[in-house]
Amino acid sequence: IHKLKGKLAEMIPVVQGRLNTLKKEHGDKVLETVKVNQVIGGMRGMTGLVYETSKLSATEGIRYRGHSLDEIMKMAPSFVEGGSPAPEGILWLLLSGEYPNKQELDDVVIDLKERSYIPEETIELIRSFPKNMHPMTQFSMGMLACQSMSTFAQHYRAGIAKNKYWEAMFDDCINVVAKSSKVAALVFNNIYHDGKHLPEFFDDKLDFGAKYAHMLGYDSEDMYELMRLYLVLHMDHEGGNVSAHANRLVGSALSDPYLSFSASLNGLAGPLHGLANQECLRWYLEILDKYGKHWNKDDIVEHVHHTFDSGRVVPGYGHAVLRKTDPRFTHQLEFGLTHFPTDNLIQLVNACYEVIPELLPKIKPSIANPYPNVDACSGALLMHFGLNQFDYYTVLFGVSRAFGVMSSLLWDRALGLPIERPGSVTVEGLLEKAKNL
Ligand code: CMX
Repeated sequence: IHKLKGKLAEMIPVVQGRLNTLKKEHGDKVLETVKVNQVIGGMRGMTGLVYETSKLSATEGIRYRGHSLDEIMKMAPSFVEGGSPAPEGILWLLLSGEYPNKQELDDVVIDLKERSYIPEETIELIRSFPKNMHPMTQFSMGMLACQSMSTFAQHYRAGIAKNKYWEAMFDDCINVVAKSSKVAALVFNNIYHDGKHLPEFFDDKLDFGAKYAHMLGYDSEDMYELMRLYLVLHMDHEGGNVSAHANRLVGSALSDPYLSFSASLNGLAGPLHGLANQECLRWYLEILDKYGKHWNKDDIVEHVHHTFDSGRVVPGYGHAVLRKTDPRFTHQLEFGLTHFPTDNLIQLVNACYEVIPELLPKIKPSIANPYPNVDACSGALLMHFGLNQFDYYTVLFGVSRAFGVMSSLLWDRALGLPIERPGSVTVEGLLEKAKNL
């Protein structure tokens, strides 16, 4: 991982130079106009952030450092030939824009393992959390409790120079990723297994994804592969989504990466963001409950109508930005159809995909995107392995998100991005301004 840091030390001045040119030569140009509705409507569609690690295309989905998920599935290094990309390799990609070679990948695997240490008092703290406290609350608090280990906070107190921020932050960012799965597994055991100790590491060669699955009690090759895929697909979704933006905002005050990541998790815990996946699984299970294992496509149509009639949305379908099937959905469905094609729930997900995109616009012509999003499949895959603790699903998402938001936070400091401080306006003030336009 020292090699990665060295690579970044070479890259950063180049990008800093570009940013300076941008500011000097184009800083006063008008980029776009802002509508009153955008000010009221959560700044939708308003370009307001520089974000290096990923960019969302309405038609192709997310690109990590310019690489589409389709390409990443084919080109990124993996532990199983032709299998899921290695999350450690995508961490390298998000930070540096390149895939690591075999030796570099192996180094990251070892490094993440070495950095995963959690102090005994933090383990005891997590064990003391009430069992009925939401897993995301426990996860966020557990990560926050690790904050006393922040090297950035120590260096800052010691008076580090501004151009050295990113170097001081590098260790924290990698450490947050490394520790996230262990804290997440401790939370799992605290809630669902009465605080039992994490399993011994029978195989210390396990990579990050396999080790996380192992700590949750799952030890098949298929589950290892699913975990790697899940981690890779949920890492990053450009800068404006709630978890990425919360991380950026808090970090812009020079709060250290533990503080920023905990804030990111608090945003991810909201039902309009990370919680949607469990809603989606519930919806599929309603169909199985109602029609049994021998459901057919007419049953799906009926249940979609019933969902609309009861004033609900069809979870897992639609998106604020995407206008095509989310490739994160496609790759998850492909995984299910390849590894367990006869699974009833996976067949149901597939049948819904054949029925719903045509049906939704007939029922609601104003729907901008009738295609499935990332949440339409993940729950069904986890259920196949018996991971049926729905409330825990967002924690998995959070572990994955650590890779993306920590990579972007490092770049925030590397580029010297300032504290965020957008202007605000009262309703009356906006009305006055608008009348005079
Ligand atoms: N089922 C029923 N109606 C839907 C719908 C769905 N899946 N998706 C959109 N609509 C409705 C909207 O509620 C809206 O109705 P009103 O005009 O009556 O308010 C209309 O269609 C137009 O909405 P839109 O412009 O297509 O979508 P938005 O950008 O407003 O909302 C989203 C996007 C994701 C909130 C919405 O599609 C939705 O609620 N989907 C279901 C929940 C879900 O899967 N969420 C996970 C999103 C994953 C992610 O963000 O990554």
